[in-house]
Amino acid sequence: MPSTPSASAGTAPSGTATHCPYCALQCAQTLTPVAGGGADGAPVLTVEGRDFPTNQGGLCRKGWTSAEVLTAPDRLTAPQLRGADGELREVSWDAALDHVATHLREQRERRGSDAVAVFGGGGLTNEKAYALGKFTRVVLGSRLIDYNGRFCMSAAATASNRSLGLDRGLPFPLPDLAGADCVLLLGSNLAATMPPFVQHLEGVRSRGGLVVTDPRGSATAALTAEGAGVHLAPVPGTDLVVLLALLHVVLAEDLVDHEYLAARTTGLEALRASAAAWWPERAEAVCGVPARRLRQVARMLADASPSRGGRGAYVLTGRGVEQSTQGTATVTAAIDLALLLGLVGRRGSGYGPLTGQGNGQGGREHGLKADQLPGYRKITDPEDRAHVAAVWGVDPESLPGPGVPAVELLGMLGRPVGPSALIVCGANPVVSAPDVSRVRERLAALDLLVVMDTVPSETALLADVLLPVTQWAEEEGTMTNLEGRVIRRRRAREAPGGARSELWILRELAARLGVPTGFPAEASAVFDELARASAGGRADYSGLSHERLDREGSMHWPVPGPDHPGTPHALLDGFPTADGRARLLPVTHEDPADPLRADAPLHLVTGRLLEQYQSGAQTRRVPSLLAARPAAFAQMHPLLADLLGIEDGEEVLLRTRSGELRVPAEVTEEIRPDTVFMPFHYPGEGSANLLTGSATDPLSGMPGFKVTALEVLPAPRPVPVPDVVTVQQRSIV
Ligand SMILES: Nc1nc2c(c(=O)[nH]1)N[C@H]1C(S)=C(S)[C@@H](COP(=O)(O)OP(=O)(O)OC[C@H]3O[C@@H](n4cnc5c(=O)[nH]c(N)nc54)[C@H](O)[C@@H]3O)O[C@H]1N2
Ligand SMILES: Nc1nc2c(c(=O)[nH]1)N[C@H]1C(S)=C(S)[C@@H](COP(=O)(O)OP(=O)(O)OC[C@H]3O[C@@H](n4cnc5c(=O)[nH]c(N)nc54)[C@H](O)[C@@H]3O)O[C@H]1N2
Ligand code: SF4
Ligand SMILES: [Mo]
Repeated sequence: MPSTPSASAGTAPSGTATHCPYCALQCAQTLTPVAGGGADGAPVLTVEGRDFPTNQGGLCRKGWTSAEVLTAPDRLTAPQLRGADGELREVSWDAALDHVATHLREQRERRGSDAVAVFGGGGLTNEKAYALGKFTRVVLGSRLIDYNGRFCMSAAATASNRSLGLDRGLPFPLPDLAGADCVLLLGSNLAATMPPFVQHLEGVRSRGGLVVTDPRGSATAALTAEGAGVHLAPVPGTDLVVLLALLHVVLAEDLVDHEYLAARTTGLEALRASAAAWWPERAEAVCGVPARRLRQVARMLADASPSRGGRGAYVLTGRGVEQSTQGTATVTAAIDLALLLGLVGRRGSGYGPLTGQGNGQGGREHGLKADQLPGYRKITDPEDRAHVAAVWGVDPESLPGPGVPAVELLGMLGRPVGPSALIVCGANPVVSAPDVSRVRERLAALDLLVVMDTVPSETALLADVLLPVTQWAEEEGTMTNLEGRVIRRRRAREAPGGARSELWILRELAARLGVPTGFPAEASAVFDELARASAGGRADYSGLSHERLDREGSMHWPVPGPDHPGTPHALLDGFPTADGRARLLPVTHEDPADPLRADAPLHLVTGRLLEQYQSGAQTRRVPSLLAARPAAFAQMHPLLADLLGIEDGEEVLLRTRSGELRVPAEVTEEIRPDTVFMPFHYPGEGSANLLTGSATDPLSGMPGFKVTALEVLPAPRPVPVPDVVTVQQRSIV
């Protein structure tokens, strides 16, 4: 069934019906022009929440203020080129594009097609993502493309593909959660990161069934208070042990769904062997969660599951457990648990990861990920290559092979065997990639850095060529939200000055590089081609068009034909694996890549604040959000603060293998005493990613953002220099 047409009608009674620019919840909004808006940075549009299944009219603070980013005082409105004196200067579009094309051609002639790399973003529309992937493979002929979604969804995607044969975020619509008796939320702080989501948890809270794992007493953990559920606060990086204990209890107490396992899965015996050694008392010694709590949660989930007469249960994962060097293994264990209880591919129960970026899902489906072609096709599969090559009108042999994951790609830049030119589109890796000192070093070693952005982000400021682009309320397109629901993004105003869509920029560059056709600048035309390229693929959009989405409302993929109603519930009829069964896979807990040491005895975890988004490039430009959360800080427990002799607000020095920085302490009881939390939204001295390391999960390439060994010291108080000088001068006199 498609969603109700009214949910995404083309125009609301007044204003333009679209969706928020930020996270994967993609809350529905109505934008209305403000008479006389835009002067001195005043909003040009008012924002109202609009009824839609995911947000039911609600928005968070970022959504309410989103129109202010459009008129940021330093909004980019003309291309800029770095001159011989090192300064960026405004130039004409022709001059900027000619410069880029000449230099890209030169690098490729000198060093081969992998001389140019591309780094995309999960905030780009499906159309922009598709065009950027096609441009990289067809025009540049480079295999080196990846995107910031690698930092976000790669562990969940890898695990879901291995176990279930499908990576669609949630394979069910969000409102389904309301009916569950138990929801296990592993490492997600959705009350801060997707506030309107909380309404979908009211049902389960009213039945006392919400379970949250987080080493902090986060806003989401607080939702379990007063009988609404259970908060488990494991040692950072040990959720896999929590899950192994839950698997152990479910198996040992025979709480599994035998009928489901026999009909729909393989691999039970190997899984049983891997969970056998993790009885709750042993797990407690590693993860710090009391054994009785582990037993309680395993039984809550089992009692909620359909085979035992419950209303239903869900297992959901967030970045807290995925951004680890054992991220894929942890998600695999979460899926194993859901499978043992017979929850996956069944109405009213399920497993899913909570996608982060607005179009993190669509970005990889349509070509931003190193190993994927549009329609979630594999770049290594001959049939997949042939299909996409035919749509692109090129020889399949001419398509490059798979590239490398983002962290590896960033590490190769400017090296003798690595790319010498990079195009960044929709990402700010100077703030958000792990070990940013190294990233800066690599960017500086490039011959050419081209950045397309709407504002002078920290990465944009390092560019040799800076191209101003249209965003969100200035463009037509589609996004694919956390439930695999394809929605329409609509233009509500003209872009300022010389800002242009990436679709136009890529067309102009392609023409200058000898490919005059195949890059339409109209989003609906790009979508139609994307739909054809995806036909028969896993993420099949072939039954969709802008026109159909406008007429019928949003739809969940796959939509394999113009009469197909979409697929709100995936996996009901079987798993898209070779034998149609889901795979129970054994898992092994390993110590983190950066274990605690005598000189680094604490856990650094990083994450988000409600008022800031990602690298902050957008939200730090909204005055009210900046005022609410102006700078970085280190959250720590009073016990740790006392040990350091620190008061709330005093500076501390944080040091890891990668680097060090000074920030004020925020002292709170809502965190484990062995753990320090830092938000990653800030640049420069306050950048949490000065401290994170570049080790990655071997299966997915996901960095270990959430687990770094840390030393904390009271920051040495600055010596009062001027006084000393005065005293010396006096004594000289
Ligand atoms: N306000 C805001 N909202 C956002 C974003 C934003 O930047 N700001 N970004 C969007 C994006 S792209 C994403 S990916 C999502 C992310 O959404 P979330 O996954 O909810 O966000 P995080 O804050 O990264 O991590 C969630 C929690 O994981 C906890 N955590 C850290 N280490 C561990 C651990 O070892 N185990 C467990 N169980 N928990 C741990 C942290 O304490 C934190 O509270 O948010 C989206 N929404
Ligand atoms: N320590 C630590 N680091 C992390 C994380 C963590 O939890 N801890 N989380 C990671 C996660 S989950 C994510 S998703 C990444 C996010 O990593 P980033 O790449 O930093 O994400 P954003 O800040 O959203 O950057 C998007 C950029 O695109 C620009 N932009 C907006 N719209 C458009 C458009 O239409 N076109 C173009 N060309 N540009 C546009 C914005 O202005 C902004 O500069 O960070 C990761 N980094
Ligand atoms: S929850 Fe996400 S999509 Fe909704 S208003 Fe906030 S940032 Fe926008
Ligand atoms: Mo993310």
